[in-house]
Amino acid sequence: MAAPYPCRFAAIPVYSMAAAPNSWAIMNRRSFIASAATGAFSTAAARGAERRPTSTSAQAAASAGVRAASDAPNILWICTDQQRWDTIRALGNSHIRTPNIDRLCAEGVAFTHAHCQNPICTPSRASFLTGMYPRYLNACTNGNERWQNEAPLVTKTLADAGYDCGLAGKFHLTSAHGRIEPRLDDGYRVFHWSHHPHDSWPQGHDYNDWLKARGIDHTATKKRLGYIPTEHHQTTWCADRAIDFMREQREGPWLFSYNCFDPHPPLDPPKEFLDRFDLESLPLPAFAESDLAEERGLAGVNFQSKAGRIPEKKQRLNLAKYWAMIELIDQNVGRMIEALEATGQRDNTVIIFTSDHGHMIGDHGLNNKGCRFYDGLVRVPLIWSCPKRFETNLRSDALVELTDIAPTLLELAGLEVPESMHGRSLKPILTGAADAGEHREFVRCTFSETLRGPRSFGTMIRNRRHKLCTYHGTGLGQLFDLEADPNEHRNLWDDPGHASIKAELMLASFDAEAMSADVGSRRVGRY
Ligand SMILES: [Ca+2]
Repeated sequence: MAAPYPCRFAAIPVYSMAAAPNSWAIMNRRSFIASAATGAFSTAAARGAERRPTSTSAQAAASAGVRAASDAPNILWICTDQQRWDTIRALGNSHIRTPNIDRLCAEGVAFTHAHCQNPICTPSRASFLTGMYPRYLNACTNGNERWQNEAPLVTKTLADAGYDCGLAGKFHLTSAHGRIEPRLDDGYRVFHWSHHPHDSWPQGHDYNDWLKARGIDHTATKKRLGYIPTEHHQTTWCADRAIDFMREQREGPWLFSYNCFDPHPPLDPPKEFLDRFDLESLPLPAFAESDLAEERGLAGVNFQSKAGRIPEKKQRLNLAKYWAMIELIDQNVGRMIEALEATGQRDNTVIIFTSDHGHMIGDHGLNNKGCRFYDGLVRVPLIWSCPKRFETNLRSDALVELTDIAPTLLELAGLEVPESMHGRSLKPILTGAADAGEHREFVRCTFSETLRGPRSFGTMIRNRRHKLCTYHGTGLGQLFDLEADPNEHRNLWDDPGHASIKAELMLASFDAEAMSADVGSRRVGRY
């Protein structure tokens, strides 16, 4: 088993690349065999489930007055929007050019099996900013009226501990539709808000206000050219704001959230980036004829597109546009790394590269996102780089969640991780103190009436080999053997030969859901 689930865009097997240390494949094969040999997933599930005995409200109290450690690093947290996992050259996509993100992989730890906790913006972002699952935050939908303050944001906790925090781009913990998104107690001192680049607000949209101050009309430019030129693009503007922020004189550590809107549709990269692609040479999506029947069965379950055969020419153009947007992001990652180096801050800055969820872009005949849990939607990039502190050139195929980011940040800052967080710090893997192939027995993702359209509720649980997706209230579900069928074309939900693993995963999911509960305030007495 040279590569458990290689990127299908790889010209060569991902894990045979020189970047992967020799011990890696051996270690992970051993771990995999050991875990498979036990065959006791239901008991493992109980170990993996979370026990959360204290209230989230305890977090704020616990962190009051606590300062970050004197050696707490700066944090540049790059979070793109809707970028699926298989979009980075160093991690196996031989069609895309991402030299700067590749450099982060070479100078850091790349998690190849990172999963978001909801395939849609608001619940995913709410989850990774708190280290908790969306269903425990009362933050499950896009377009929600308000943030219910179920848990402090990690940026707020870090700000309270002495971090100077800034943001450029999207935030999206509450609705931005028809209004400027209300500020929360989020800890950011600098807040360059731009939910998306389009001119949707008369004022208060910082990116558009910046364009207007330079005499540029976003809508007219898009209409005339079909795209926004690189120098005026929101992806570039967000990096400009990050660079300005990191150049400020200050005492103490800082955190900057670089939250560009791309590669989210509409697929409108600057022409110079699209022109780099030879369309004829591009691969086609993961599609099998059986997908159409499968998706007909799921037609009543919420999704932003209806499955169908997408013409090959259109498909390749969509892919080129999507990847071109990522190449522009990569260019700006390079600009931010250079700025860190120029200001002497690279050694003391942790760079995170991730995204809030993926994008179907033709897989299974689907486009965009919704209540499904295919890898294209739920697996995202997650790279951590800080060569003076972390391992370099390390690929970890451990199952990890985006909930794991917040506790990692707290631990790196020398702060206590509250028991109410569902995430588990990745620091032991980052620093080489733990087996890079082991972190979680399983990962979880949910969908809870998240988008407009049919009310749908779904739950995914995935262990190293199998993925179970339940579409609640419909009797429908999916079970995939990711080792035998990495592109998820054969649904084994009704296969009698897989009834046992289906039952084990159901129980694991049930256990995990129950044992993640917030049981209320701290116990102060026996009764
Ligand atoms: Ca999003």
